[in-house]
Amino acid sequence: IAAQDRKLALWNIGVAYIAFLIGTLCGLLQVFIRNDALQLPSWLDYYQILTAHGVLLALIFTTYFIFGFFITGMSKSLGSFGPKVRLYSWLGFWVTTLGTIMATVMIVSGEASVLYTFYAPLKASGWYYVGLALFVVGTWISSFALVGHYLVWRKKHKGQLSPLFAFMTITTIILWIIACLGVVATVLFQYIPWAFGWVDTINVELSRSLFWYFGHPLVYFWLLPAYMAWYVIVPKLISTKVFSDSLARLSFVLFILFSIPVGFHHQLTEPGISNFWKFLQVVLTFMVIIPSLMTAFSMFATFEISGRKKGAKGLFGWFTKLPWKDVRFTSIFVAMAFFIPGGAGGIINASFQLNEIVHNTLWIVGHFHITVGTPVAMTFMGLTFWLIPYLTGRKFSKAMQKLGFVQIITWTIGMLLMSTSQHILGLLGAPRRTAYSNYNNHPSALEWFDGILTNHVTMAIGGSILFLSAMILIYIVVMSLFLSPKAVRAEDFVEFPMAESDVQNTPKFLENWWIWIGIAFVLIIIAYAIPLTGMIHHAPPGSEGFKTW
Ligand code: HAS
Repeated sequence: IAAQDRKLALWNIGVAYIAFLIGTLCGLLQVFIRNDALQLPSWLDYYQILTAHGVLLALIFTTYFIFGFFITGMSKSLGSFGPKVRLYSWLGFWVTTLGTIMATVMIVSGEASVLYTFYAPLKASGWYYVGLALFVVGTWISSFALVGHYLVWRKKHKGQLSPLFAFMTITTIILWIIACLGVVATVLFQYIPWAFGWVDTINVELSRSLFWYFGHPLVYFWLLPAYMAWYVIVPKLISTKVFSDSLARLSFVLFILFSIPVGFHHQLTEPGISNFWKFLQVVLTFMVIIPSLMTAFSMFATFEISGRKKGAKGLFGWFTKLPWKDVRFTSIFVAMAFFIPGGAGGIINASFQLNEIVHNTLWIVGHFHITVGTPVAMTFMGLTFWLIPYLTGRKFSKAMQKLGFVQIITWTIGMLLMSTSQHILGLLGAPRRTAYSNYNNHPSALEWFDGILTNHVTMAIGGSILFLSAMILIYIVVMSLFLSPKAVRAEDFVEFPMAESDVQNTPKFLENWWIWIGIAFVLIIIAYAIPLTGMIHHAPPGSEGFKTW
């Protein structure tokens, strides 16, 4: 791809890894504080570090990495960017970065210890919300730049389906833009006026609902780029094609439809929403599981086809034919394997009654470490191994490949230890988002932490192994960015592994975006219009019910 597009992608990936470095350090501090092994200086507290950890890893690292990946793949599959697309992509990058810096400064200075789910009644400095708003606007500018690039391509290729990578990028961007409408509304019209003191009260239930309207599809904004790697990159790494182009496109389109009208499954214990609407959104949540099951089916089919081509026999013979020595593949395979319990945990969370047991416990923390923290993060790691060398034109040596294995093995062990103990502790009742010192008033609560897997030492060992793994990754990133020798011989150049996808049998309507955006809005209106109107009507800002906040 063109040198200017490489630069754009590299800046995005560079910021992603700066956030990753600081975010993982905060994670390490956290497990030690919980273990009571660390006393923080007076200007730092548990919630400040917890907020930095969540925001830097879950929001900043992911978003920048995703845009770096999109820019590279869109330039590769649709051709180099034109000057306008490039200009808007840079503008988007800088606005996002300005927002990131503002929000991070507020967190570090202790003015925004409101956690990454920053909803009311917790309140931060108004500048934190301004930073978040800029962050979202910046991503929209970058998104529209990519959409513009796609539209130019479509104009030139009338009647053709776009390459799978581009189709999936546009799906993810549509999902992101519709999802952000909720958070933009609440930040602009509720949080900013409230935090700057222009109004005295905030409608808490409405703000939480608008937050979760955004918060749930946010997790698919992280997941879909990982799925893109599974659908488009993995088949190439195992020497085969995409299993079914239409299945892949349909599963992505289903995410546009079902990932948004489901936010109430994060609010099943909140009293301000009637059971009918909660139940409706629980049913829609079960619909959004379907495209993930389709993805699992498609992956197994891809592995089997590749294995059979290489002579595999029997039901599971294909397993032995996978390229286990290729760290780009193995990391993603392990990431997928983690999503089996990760997804099952999600189904448990979404089950109305079972949610009563796990909500607001450490179980949820375990859940998201084996969804975003491993399937997504480890897929991004698997991409990093070739993406940065591809963009810088540097070598990815055998020694680095070995180091890559050490990195993913340590990440796997660390996550297994940490997330298993978090799940078990959660079932025993240990709350999330609670500083360890708060338990001291309730000595019997400490009995939770007496088990072999459930003691805080296990969690701290897991956390330390993870930090070690993160530092190895940072070393690989720095080497690939600046220090590894430049590739000279043709065989030293790292390629972008993009698999072929047959479109002959793919129905054209799958790329008619208006159908999907239209149905998505109908579902959103069905799921949200009446309950949100009720929240506004029954508890307007300033009413008695909300003065207490
Ligand atoms: Fe979740 C809470 C429900 C998926 C992230 N989730 C969270 C939070 C985060 C998060 C961050 O209904 C916490 C938010 C907070 O701070 O309060 N989640 C679900 C459901 C799914 C789901 C139904 N979550 C995700 C993904 C995330 C993520 C993906 C990040 C990327 N989640 C919930 C609910 C809550 C929740 C409730 C609120 C709980 C509460 O009370 O607070 C589904 O999308 C999951 C479907 C997935 C599957 C798995 C398919 C498996 C595949 C792998 C195939 C493997 C292969 C490898 C091929 C059904 C595709 C083979 C290998 C071998 C070794 C055999």
